[in-house]
Amino acid sequence: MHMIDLRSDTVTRPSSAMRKAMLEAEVGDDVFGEDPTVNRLQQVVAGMFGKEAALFVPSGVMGNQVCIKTHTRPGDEVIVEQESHVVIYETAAPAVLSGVLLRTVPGTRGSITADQVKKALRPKAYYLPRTSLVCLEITHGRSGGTIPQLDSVRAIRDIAQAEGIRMHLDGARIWNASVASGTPLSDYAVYFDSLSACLSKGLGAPVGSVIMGTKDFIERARTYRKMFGGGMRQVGILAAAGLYALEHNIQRLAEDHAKAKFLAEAISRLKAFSVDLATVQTNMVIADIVQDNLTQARALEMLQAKGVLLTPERENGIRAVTHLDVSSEEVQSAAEVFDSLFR
Ligand code: TLP
Repeated sequence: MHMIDLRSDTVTRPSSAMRKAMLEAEVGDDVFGEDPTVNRLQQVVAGMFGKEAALFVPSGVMGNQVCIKTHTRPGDEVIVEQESHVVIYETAAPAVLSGVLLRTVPGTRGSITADQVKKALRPKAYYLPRTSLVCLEITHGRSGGTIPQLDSVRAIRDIAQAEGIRMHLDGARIWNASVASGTPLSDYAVYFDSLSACLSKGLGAPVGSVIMGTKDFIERARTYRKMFGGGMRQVGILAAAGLYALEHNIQRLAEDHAKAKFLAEAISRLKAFSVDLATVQTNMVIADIVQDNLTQARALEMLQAKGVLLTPERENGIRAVTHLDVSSEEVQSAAEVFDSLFR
């Protein structure tokens, strides 16, 4: 059976054209800084976001963790929205690798306010943890791929700046936010001391993320990338996929957003689910199950038996993510499967 895989935008496979670019990539030893394709990728990404420097890392998790490590000292505290990827899906890495506490704050549709940040700040005293970092996530995954208002980001940055606290962005899907809102990448990046952006999600590259910041920050981050095992050698083969993705796969994200909207509207018409359509801003749909006798596992099983793959999300929800390897027709078929099973 042909499966319509909506589990994540991470399931995409490199296209033939992307593979050709990988095949033809000029490479060198990147631990010596000698891979021309990696160097070009880093330069291009830094330019797109208006940052001084960038560094290629193997994954989104490593991107976040290297940045947290570079910004903090053991015993520090990091303010972060409570449903963030860093909190839920990164295996407590901030505690293990950086020795920091996460001070979690509940968001609304993924956004926290400047007031919440202000209240979460520790006063400066030797017997308290030192707040040294605020970490935001755009788009916010557990809220369904939502985009915060720039005004609220600016207000948080103003408080952080006044207190000498750094700002990091988990921008795994910042590309989706930029395309959906029409806000240039650099208009987001300006509020953050560091950010991490993934090439291996909606952009369709097989591997890789890029972190950005000042030259000094990236030089320090390079040490931690090595420490965490992310110093790679002829990795231009992967950087070439990233460069290809940047050139060909950003603007087309709008198609993924349209597909998500279509699917969300179709699911929202079914009594078994509740979809907050206001959260469907990019390429994700989270549908909460509201039918008494229907469990998350059962809903996923029924869909899978009909060739549609989703993931469990939140307490009793399911998640669909649209991407470049599912066509509009396939999304339409997925909507028909939902209708046939749950009408
Ligand atoms: N997210 C994955 C899962 O881990 C949930 C997905 O399918 O959405 N930041 C954010 C906001 C992410 O959504 C992810 C991956 C990461 C970081 C980590 O990226 P990788 O998996 O490349 O380490």
